[in-house]
Amino acid sequence: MRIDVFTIFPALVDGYLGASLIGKARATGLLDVRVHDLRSATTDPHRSVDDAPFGGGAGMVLAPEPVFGAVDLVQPPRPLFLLAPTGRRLDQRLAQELAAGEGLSLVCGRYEGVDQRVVDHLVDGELSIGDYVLAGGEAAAIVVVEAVARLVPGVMGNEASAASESFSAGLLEEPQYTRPAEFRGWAVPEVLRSGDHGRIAAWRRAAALHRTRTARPDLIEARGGISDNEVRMLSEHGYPVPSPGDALPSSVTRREPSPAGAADEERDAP
Ligand code: JCQ
Repeated sequence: MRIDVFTIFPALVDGYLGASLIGKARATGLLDVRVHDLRSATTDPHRSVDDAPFGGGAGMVLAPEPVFGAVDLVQPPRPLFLLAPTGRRLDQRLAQELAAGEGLSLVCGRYEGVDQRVVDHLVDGELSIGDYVLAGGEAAAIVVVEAVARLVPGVMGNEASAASESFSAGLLEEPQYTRPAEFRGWAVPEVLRSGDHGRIAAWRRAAALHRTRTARPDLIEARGGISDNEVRMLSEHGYPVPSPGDALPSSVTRREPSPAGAADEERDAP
C-alpha cells in the first residue's frame, strides 16, 4: 500500500511515521509512505506557500500553486484527500475501506484555510478526524495513516489482533490484564487464570458487551441494541441487565437544551 502526504512540515510527519509499527512496515516494503514538502514546487526566494485572503480579514491562506505544484510533481495515489474539519469523519469502517484499496494521499492544510480551488479542482474529497479545529493537518494525517496502515495485512506483528480489536464488531474490547495476578490487592478475574478456554471466551464476550453498554451506549444503539441471548449472557456473568422500564444510565440522560444565547456559566450553574 502506498500513502503520500503533502505538508509544510515533512520532517515532523516523517519522524513520527518512521517510528513504531508503521516504520517497521515501511522498512519491510509492505508500506510505501512518501512525505512531500509543499515547498518543493515553490520558485520564489522565500519559498512562500501562503498569502493574504481576498476580501480581507485576519490570517493567511494556503495558496493553490504550491499544492497543485507539489501534487503534479509526484502523481500520488488516489483518492487524494484534504484534511479538514469539513470533511467526512474518519471511523473504523472508513479506515477499513481505505486499507482495502491500493493507496491514498493526504494534503495537510495550515493557516486560516486552504484556497478553495484545491478543494474544487485537485482533491477527491475532504477527511476529518473529529469536530475540533487544529492548527494544521499534520496531526490529522498521522492519525489517518496509522489507522489505515495498521489494517494492511502483515503490518501488525500479530495478525489476529487487528481483527479482534475494538470496533471491529461494533463493540469495545474486553478489559485486559497481565502479570502480576494480584497488584496492590487487586486481583485479575479468576476465570482468566482458569486455563478453561471456553469459559475465558464466554467471559470475554460478556465483558466486552458490558463495557460497551457502560462506556459507549451509542455503539450498542448503533448495532440495534442487545439480543435476548446477550441479556442472558450478561446475567450469567453477573453483569446488570436491562429490564423493561429501567431508567437510562446517567451517561445517556440529557439535560434540556439551554435557551439560545445563554452563557456557559449560566447553563452549568447549580
Ligand atoms: C481535521 N479535524 C480537524 C487546519 C486549516 C483545510 O483547512 C485547514 C485544515 C486544518 C487541519 O485539519 C483540521 C481537522 N480533522 O483542523 C487549518
